[in-house]
Amino acid sequence: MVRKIILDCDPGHDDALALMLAHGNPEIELLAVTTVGGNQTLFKVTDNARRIATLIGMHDVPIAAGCERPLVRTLEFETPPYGETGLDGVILPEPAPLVEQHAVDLIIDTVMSHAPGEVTLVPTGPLTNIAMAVRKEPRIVNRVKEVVLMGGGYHVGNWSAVAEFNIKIDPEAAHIVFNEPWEVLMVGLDLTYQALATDEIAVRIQGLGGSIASFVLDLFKFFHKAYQNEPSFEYPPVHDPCTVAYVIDPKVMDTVRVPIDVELSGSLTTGMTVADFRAPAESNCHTRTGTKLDFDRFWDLVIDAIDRIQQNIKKGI
Ligand SMILES: [Ca+2]
Repeated sequence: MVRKIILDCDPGHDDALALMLAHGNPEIELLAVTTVGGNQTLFKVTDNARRIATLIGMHDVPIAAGCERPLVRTLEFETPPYGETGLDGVILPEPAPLVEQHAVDLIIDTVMSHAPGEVTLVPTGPLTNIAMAVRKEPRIVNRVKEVVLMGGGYHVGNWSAVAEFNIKIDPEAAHIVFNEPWEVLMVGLDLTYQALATDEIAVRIQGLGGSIASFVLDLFKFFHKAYQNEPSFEYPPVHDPCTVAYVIDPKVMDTVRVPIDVELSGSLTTGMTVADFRAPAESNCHTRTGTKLDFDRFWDLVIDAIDRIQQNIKKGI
């Protein structure tokens, strides 16, 4: 069964891996790639997405730029999480074409032109575009199969003590997305901190040979540098591809149904995804969180996708 997805991203090193997994896995049909200001400015993340598209031979997927800033807040950070380019440490080819349509409209048109339950939204950046799309065309709520998002967490944060970057950057947008009555799977830090780029995985990727494998190893080097001052991590985690992996094979992670809401007014806790585990979730609860990753299953999918992309480029597909 082919799974149709829209990847809404802000590349970003781990967004690059998510794009590769979506493009390289034969069970995913990537309907559109949309970009949102997040890890870096909209221009930079869009440019990165377009260059990754060229690199991996993704010629027939529309790429559209979306919102350049959060709904209410401003997009600013002292140190951009992925460096000045948003994708520091790698060399990329010329950018693939961009469609003129705004990402929010492309999301709406794509969802509305498919049958209900056919399209899964996979956001791996701030949720601004998704929130705008749902406000502009509320009927997408009943048409989307599920929103599988990277963001949040139920124990720890990385952009504050309790908030994760994607949610903290645009908490109002996240609040909208978590409160619409569609299925939402939160692939948060508790889950993605298990997706570690270990030496053993790097050796397996190196074993593939080829330019895409070597690009991924450059991403790994950046991850290592980014996490070198975090003593709790022996190896760096890769966040975003966990979402795509779940869409391909739900067995890649355990999930728990639990009410989740987003804190908007806390002086210390703005952007926290508050998951209420006190009692079994009501039957109408529409939110879940990922809890445990099947490490081997996850990396097998990623490595297989890298291999397929390289084979397809060789064959000129
Ligand atoms: Ca991202």
